[in-house]
Amino acid sequence: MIAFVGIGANLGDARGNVVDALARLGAQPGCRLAAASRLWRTAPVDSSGDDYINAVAQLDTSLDAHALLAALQAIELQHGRERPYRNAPRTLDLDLLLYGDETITTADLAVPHPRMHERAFVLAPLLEIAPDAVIPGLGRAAGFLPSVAGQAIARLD
Ligand code: A4P
Ligand code: MG
Repeated sequence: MIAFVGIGANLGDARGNVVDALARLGAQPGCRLAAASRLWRTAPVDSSGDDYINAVAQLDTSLDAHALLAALQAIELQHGRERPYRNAPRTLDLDLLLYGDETITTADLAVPHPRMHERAFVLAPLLEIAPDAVIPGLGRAAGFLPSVAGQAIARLD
């Protein structure tokens, strides 16, 4: 299965945390890192603190969606992620954006990620590695770019 994972950090060594997360994703049993976007510096959306560093990874995985979510949460914990309140600044946030063309709605997992189409920090790195990505139920991810054009993001080299 092809899965896309959104990576975000805005506490501590945010850039280092994102780079390390990419390596850890590729090292998960049952996962291969098929592609990684560049790093993007993005202004916080519905959140506070420093600018975020964001990226998107494409995984080739034999894990089912819930097992993949558990793997993402284990990596977050390895980075000392704390959850004092919703959308708090974070050392590392890993979101399962897309899992093949599946739509999943369970108590602990919503795929596609319900807010991904409203966020330039997700769409820009996703489209870098998957220009034809489709968000199940919504259509082509590229179609949402114009509506997020006002959000400040910049690609790092
Ligand atoms: N959960 C449900 N669906 C998913 C999914 N598809 N992927 C559940 C991952 N988790 C999912 O997540 C809370 C619960 O969501 C999890 O226990 C899981 O069972 P969390 O990571 O603890 O909480 P959170 O990060 O505060 O919420 P969430 O939903 O990740 O927040 P958002 O909406 O993703 O926003 N601004 C910039 N510039 N860059 C960012 O990366 N990130 C956020 C987080 C806000 N603003 C940002 C950025
Ligand atoms: Mg999250």
